[in-house]
Amino acid sequence: MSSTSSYKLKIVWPNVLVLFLYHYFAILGIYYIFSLQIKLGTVLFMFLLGRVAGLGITMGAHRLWCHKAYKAKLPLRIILCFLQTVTFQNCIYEWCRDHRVHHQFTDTDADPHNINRGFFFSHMGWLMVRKHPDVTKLGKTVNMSDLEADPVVRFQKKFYVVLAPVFSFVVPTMVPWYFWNEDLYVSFCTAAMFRYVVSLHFTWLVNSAAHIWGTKPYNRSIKATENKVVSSLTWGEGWHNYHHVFPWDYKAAELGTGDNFSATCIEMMAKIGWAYDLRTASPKMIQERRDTSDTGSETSY
Ligand code: ST9
Ligand code: ZN
Ligand code: ZN
Repeated sequence: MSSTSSYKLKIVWPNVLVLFLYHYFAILGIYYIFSLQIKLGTVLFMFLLGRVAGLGITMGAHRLWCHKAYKAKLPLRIILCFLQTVTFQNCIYEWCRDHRVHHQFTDTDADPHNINRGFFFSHMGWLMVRKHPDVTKLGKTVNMSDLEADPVVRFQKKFYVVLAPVFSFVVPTMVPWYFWNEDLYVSFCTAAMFRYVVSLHFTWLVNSAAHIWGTKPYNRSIKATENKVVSSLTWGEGWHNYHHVFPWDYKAAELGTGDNFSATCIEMMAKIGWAYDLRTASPKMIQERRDTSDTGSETSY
């Protein structure tokens, strides 16, 4: 619980209800999958959409827009913005604002999903309550001018309330129904709801599990950990102790290979010139950090 005595937890019941409904339909989706009432095309579509859209978070909202770990030409920014919209995890602006505040004020009341308030709060509980006043107060000190200057981010923010439900729920429901005659309700519960809920939990694990379980080779004074399981579910976003120390590294990890598909994709985009100015920590910097891992020296974001 919070350390600020005057703070009172305020539950936002509409959010609780909506999150409950997402899970209700996703569980029905699991039933349709395991009772084999789903068509193979829908399974493939659901899997591909979930995995590819995840890059909109990892390559896009996280490494490009939030941490400026590389720069991207307009076509790549448009593609990543579209994929991030499919994930329905708040618009890029709001996503990055919360995430920058998380990095700047990690493990304090001003951290939107402060791990000291427990697994459930940091995982999904924080989306069901009003934010701690410190989040909004100290959040105002975080510079967002780079995102305010990006027309792609501005466009998405302006029309997000329509774009997100259409591209995350309506289109994924219609595609299997229209192209291979999937039952409309099966399509909704699987390609829309099940895919969405799974991708939410994978993302939320970075805020919960990767702040609890794992090693801390780079900074032992913070809660963020190196978590291989989370990394394998999130295209390489589980190397979170490293990431909190070097948040501007496009690999978000010491090593960019193996399960770090986001880093591989950024490198591929760099080869065709759509990504450039990739930033990464040198082996010397990393070794120095390892040698002094008992002391806290975190870069804000
Ligand atoms: C979701 C997001 O799930 C998940 C993000 C996870 C991030 C993980 C990162 C890890 C790395 C990457 C991993 C990728 C893995 C991908 C794998 C994929 C396979 N600073 O928010 P409000 C101010 S979203 C500064 O309403 P309340 C501001 O003035 C899921 N100021 O606060 C704001 O007004 P405006 C779907 C801030 O009222 C005002 O306060 N969404 C900040 O307390 C009000 O803001 C949902 O379920 C700040 N940080 O409400 C719920 N924050 O915006 C969506 C606020 O006009 N959210 N202000 O400028 C909500 O309903 C509400 O935010 C609330 C809090 C009820 C949670
Ligand atoms: Zn973190
Ligand atoms: Zn980050």
